[in-house]
Amino acid sequence: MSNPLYDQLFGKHGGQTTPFLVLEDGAVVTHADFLDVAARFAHVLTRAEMSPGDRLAAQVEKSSWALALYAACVQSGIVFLPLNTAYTVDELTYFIEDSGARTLVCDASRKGALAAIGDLPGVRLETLNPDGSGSLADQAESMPTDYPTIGREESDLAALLYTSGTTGRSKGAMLTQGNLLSNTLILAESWRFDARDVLLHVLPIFHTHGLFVATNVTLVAGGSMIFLPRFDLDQVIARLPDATTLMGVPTLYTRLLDAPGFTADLTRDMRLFISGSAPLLAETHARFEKRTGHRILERYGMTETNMNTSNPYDGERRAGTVGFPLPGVELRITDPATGEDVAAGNVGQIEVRGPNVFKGYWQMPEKTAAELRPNGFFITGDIGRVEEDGYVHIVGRNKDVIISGGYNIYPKEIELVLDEQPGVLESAVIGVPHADFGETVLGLIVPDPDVDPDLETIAGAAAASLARFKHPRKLLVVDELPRNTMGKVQKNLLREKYKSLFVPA
Ligand code: MCA
Ligand code: AMP
Repeated sequence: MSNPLYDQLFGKHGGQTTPFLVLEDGAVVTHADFLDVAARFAHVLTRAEMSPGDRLAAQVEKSSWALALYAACVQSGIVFLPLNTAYTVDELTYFIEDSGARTLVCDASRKGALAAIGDLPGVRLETLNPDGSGSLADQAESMPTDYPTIGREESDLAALLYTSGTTGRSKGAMLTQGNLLSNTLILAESWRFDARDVLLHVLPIFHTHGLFVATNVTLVAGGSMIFLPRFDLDQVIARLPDATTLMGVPTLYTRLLDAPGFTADLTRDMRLFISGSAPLLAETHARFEKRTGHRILERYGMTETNMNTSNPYDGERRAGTVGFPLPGVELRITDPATGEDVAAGNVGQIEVRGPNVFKGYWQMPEKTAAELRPNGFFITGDIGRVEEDGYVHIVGRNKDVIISGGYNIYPKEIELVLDEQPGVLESAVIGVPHADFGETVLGLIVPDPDVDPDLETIAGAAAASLARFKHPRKLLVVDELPRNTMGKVQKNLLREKYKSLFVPA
């Protein structure tokens, strides 16, 4: 039995001694070396009695080793569950308990903090550091470099990725081998990736963008990546001349444009700049073209669906739009109240269907039923319209989410923490425009009558339980929250009122 994802991503180029990763210090990892490490890791996991379908959670720094762990999971049929390195112990505990993960791999420096998770019944704690050391690597050292790849069906789960929810509880999006593979193949073809491509990889590898879009597309094409631990302006400027493609969130592009050292000369050998995860302002698109001569290709995706639409490689890359549905993806615009198609050109909610669309939320059938229709269309929660000539515009969101620097933040999760603090009657969390992150988090607090809330203590409580990127940039005390006749907080009014807090009006 074959393993379609492994065979296509890793199998084809596995024996090659050509570079796969060029690391920060210039060291090169070939395709063959990379797969040797993956096979050793797969042996360790199998000997630890992990079986196909079991979940492995990883909260590890970005490194070639971390990526090999992903490959090991694909090869051994284990479901890979990558976690943001910023998540706190509270957040992590939920993911491990909810997913029933049998193994958590973390950085050695986190082992003490995560000991309580390691004590949960049936959970093993292993360590993997960015230099390749740790308990996983220690066990891998004596393992063989070939591993009998476990057969998988396209409908089998390959990954579980948690996305936050409007109710505050994160949901595990179940992604199958077929979801990942179909999207990878379509993207590689649409964006003309081949073995000569060198992708400058500066995104985290715990999300769809950095892991599945950037990495899978490079792998299937047999290309290579300059694999940097994070986005660092100076390093990007230094490495761009050696690359052919870059994938980034809009913050990356605005930061590049704000750097005087970012010149057209550096981009001479680049063939493609891609943006996604958050809206790219038409102004950024225009500035980028003016500075470099390159037109950024914007695409649109979600954790639950991988990529849905893309601007064309050939043809007009239209600023302010996310292009056309990818081949095999159907996109419709519906009336949120009735679920019926709106008239052509009108605004409505975006729904998508195709082989890219996930299988549902892990052990949450009612949430799955609310968003994934029986006919296969997934209700994205994004609001958009389709132009006469087919270009898709995203004009807003029907879901209460803030996108900050490409990370999705659900206000409810923060409100639940704020509401618990002494002296807080209620709270509202909104996203407001921010020059660097696109949007940032603002917390509004209504105090208990006659109480002067201690904002520092409240901020401290949020910091203890929530990842740094979710912390409100500012907390403000207000007398009351505006409500409609149904009693619902009118966040649109709040967003309007505070829209100039971090950017000039
Ligand atoms: C860092 N901080 C942030 C963010 N990143 N706060 C809010 N939002 C953020 N995105 C915090 C830091 O902890 C730090 O806190 C302070 O803000 C300033 O950090 P700075 O050094 O400026 O940030 P950075 O480390 O340079 O990171 C910014 C970044 C990074 C490069 C934009 O956030 C990033 O790599 N974003 C990409 C996210 C991504 O890959 N999203 C794809 C999701 P302090 O000052 O206290 O230390 S997948 C997806 O959305 C779908 C599927 C799709 O379509 O792709
Ligand atoms: P996530 O839940 O982290 O997978 O983020 C998915 C969301 O990011 C989508 O539902 C959109 O709201 C947003 N998104 C992704 N790409 C784009 C884009 N090119 N333009 C606007 N929003 C985007």
